[in-house]
Amino acid sequence: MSILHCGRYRLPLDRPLVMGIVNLTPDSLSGDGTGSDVGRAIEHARHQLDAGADILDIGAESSRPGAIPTPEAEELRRLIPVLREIAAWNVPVSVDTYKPAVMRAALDAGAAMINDITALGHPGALEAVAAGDCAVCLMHMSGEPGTMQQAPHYDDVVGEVREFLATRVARCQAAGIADDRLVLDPGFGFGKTLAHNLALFRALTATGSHQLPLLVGVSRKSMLGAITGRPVEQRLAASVSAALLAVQKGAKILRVHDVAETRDALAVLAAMEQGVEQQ
Ligand code: YH5
Repeated sequence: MSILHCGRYRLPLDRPLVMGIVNLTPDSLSGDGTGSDVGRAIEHARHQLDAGADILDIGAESSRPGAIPTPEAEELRRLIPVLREIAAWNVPVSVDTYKPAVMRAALDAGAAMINDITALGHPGALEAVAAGDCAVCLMHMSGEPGTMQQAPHYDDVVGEVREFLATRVARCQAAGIADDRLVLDPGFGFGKTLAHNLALFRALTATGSHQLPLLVGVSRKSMLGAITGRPVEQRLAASVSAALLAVQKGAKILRVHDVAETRDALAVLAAMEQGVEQQ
């Protein structure tokens, strides 16, 4: 069984982990944006923890399609006060950022994991992570959030995503980041059409061929809207279904908005696979 080295935490990966999203952006389309109100953000983080989150993922910059970059000072202003508070709880906190200065400040404030949609692609990011003992999620994205959905193109989406992640893993290894700190993510919705997302989902097992744990983030995303025809506030059933299918395809960490519902689905899967008496 592998164990994720995540700052001062050691997370066994023998059962899927639930990463609860805590959104600090004022414009969250997913309906639970907590704005700049520190109290409400902390309340939402507490809600995610009480619902059974194994990890909290806090992000202060929107990366949904069309989003405009947030200035570094604004990202820090939203993030650090909330992070300081929730890092003091006994739960590993991941910070969703691609800016090296934000990574350093977050690690100082107690973050146990860096979740980077650019897979440590910005100058200084690799060094910021290598200097500590946090875990890092390396995600694939084609283009940038502002324009990534305009005309996504791949000759072989699965091969190209796998190749990209392999290159980033090699860079991490060369920088001295141990394998037990790495998590990979094909980046559903990040510069991908529905067909690309579905091809990646079907091939999830192959994307994880590096033997490293896979994180999947499909919660409430547009691909589920395209499949079901439902707006973002009606994608709970689709999100839970997709999360469960991802686990059956080998995902080890699920990044979700709806923690309690995802946990219930995982409990059903575990019981039906191995029997409740063994849980
Ligand atoms: C991810 O997949 N995603 S932010 C649009 C939505 C709903 C949700 C239209 N950060 C990922 O969650 N980090 C984000 O409704 C992520 N993997 C990792 N590692 C986008 C998001 C969302 C966008």
